Amino acid sequence: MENREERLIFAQKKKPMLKQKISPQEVAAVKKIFVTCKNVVIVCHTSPDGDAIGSSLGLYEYLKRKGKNVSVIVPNYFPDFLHWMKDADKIIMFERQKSLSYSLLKMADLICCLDFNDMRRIDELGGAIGKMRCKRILIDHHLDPDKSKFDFILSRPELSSTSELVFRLLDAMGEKDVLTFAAAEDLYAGMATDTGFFSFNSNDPDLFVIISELLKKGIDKDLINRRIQNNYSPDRLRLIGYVLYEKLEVYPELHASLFAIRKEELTQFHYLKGDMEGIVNMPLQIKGHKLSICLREDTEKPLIRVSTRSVDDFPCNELCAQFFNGGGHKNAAGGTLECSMDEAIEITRKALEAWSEQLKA
Ligand SMILES: [Mn+2]
Repeated sequence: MENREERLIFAQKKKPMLKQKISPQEVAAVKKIFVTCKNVVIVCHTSPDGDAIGSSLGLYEYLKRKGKNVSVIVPNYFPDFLHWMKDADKIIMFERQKSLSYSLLKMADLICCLDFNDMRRIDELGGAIGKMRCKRILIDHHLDPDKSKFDFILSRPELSSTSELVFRLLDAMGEKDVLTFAAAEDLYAGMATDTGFFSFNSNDPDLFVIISELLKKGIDKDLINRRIQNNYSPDRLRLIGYVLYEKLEVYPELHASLFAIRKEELTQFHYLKGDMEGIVNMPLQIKGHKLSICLREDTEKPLIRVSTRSVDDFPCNELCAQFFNGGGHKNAAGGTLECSMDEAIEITRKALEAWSEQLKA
């Protein structure tokens, strides 16, 4: 016979409920905003990634089902490996469709800003949104949102992704069942890409309860993983080979590495936007490695793009704020430098030197 304590534990286990991370007041505020709006524009950050597009299209699906007129506007190009998502072809690219974007923004009574925390992160589109008179809300998981620009902010930096936050919001609103199959696919893709397919930032057990809910909607996560991960050209694979064989500078005593890739080298591999995606993670496969830095010369503007990745407690965001005019998350951050590649490499070596105590430990 089981004792009372065992029965209790069993009873608790049978209750599949997410810990509530969104307060009743916040739920009520969002509900009120969603009920009263009619024309909604959803925007996400520049150079959108899987989480930006996934959370935007996930929320778009939901609001459409609630009978709203919804559009998604992104600042610029988003990668080909996300184009399989339902209605990805309806996404409006601000850079190329400015007059359409402005007319939708002018008509909107609600603008939902997803997966960024500051209007400056979305360049000219941010300026356009700043001028609109309608309500603006932010749903995001980046640190320190700019509070002055929004009527309502739902910010949860501790969460894996904005897609997770969108799911939690709908769950807290009691609207989980309204989620469509396509929305489930979108939100899964966002959570998967922001956690490196659940290899970092993903120890919250709730995350897997959410995935389980999405799987119940019928999504094929293996297929989604393949659509995202196995979508590259032979050139991209050869570029990876080149970077790792020819370009990687390893500092064994610092448990760190850096590689710098110039425009001419990218051209040699018929570079397309997105081809460098994720390569910065690879040096972290070296035993004991703590930090990986990638410097890439932009193919359009005269600047160097910096990406950094770390493990455990090494703060990439602080490193990037200090040396690369940037910021981000603790284990993944970036920035830009307006200088030559040689100067950028010098700055990076100084940054490594400055952080050598933490890196050596
Ligand atoms: Mn994100």
